Amino acid sequence: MTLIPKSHPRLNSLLIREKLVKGFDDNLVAKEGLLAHGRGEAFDYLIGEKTSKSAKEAIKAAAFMLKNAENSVISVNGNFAALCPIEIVQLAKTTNSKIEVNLFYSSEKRKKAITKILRKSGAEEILGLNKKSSTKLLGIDSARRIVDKNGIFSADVVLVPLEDGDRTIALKKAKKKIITFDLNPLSRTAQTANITIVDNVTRAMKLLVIESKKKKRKLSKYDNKKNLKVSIIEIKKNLERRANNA
Ligand code: PTJ
Repeated sequence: MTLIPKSHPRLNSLLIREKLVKGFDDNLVAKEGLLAHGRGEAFDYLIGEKTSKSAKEAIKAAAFMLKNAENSVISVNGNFAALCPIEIVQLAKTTNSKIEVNLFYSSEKRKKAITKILRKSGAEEILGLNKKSSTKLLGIDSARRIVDKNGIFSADVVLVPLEDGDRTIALKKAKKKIITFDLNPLSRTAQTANITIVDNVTRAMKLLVIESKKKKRKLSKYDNKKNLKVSIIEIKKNLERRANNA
């Protein structure tokens, strides 16, 4: 690990980057995952590297949706496993969700490494490894079409973080409700999901775990399209403020 001075103005962002690089060295993260992270960093910079009001609204809605689901599944890819393995397990426990490893750039080596870190973080059952219980989702060309019959295939709610647009669209067509984390509010996934949390997954997962531990009252109406528009206005205001102070 590189020594980053504690006084660095973007310390958190650099620490997250180090986690990703370590995840790559440990075979969790795909090469392309590093590029995806770079794109995320750029958006996080625009957001101001803190959780916005609109993201907090989306987090409340996501906790409510997960807690009220019949069969919710947390889909895990390389970046997600490298950045928040402990929170993945905590969220699965508090919302009674299943964990399924589902990769775009799939390989047995990466699946094994991801499973290992999830188990080390306390996960018991991990789906997506057993070929006997796997099946195919229609409308997806990548390895992500291979899903577990008892997991993503039969889920009513799926949490798909740092996602490519095709799978989100296919999962929506399969009548599933989709929750996503995406720092880019304009991505196809962000625009297609039922609930988009426009925040760094490292901050948002911690808040989602806390929110899902709270006793649930009925949630006031949540509109994802409206919330995404608010998140874009928040970015614009943040940029204007910084430009005025420059
Ligand atoms: O592990 P695999 O094989 O399943 O591959 C996973 C990646 C991430 C490579 C794959 O899903 C992919 O290519 O994703 P995309 O299409 O690059 O989309 C990733 C989205 O996540 C982009 O819109 C990024 O802005 C966003 N993003 C990146 N890092 C973060 C993030 N959003 C929230 N928190 C982050 N830390």
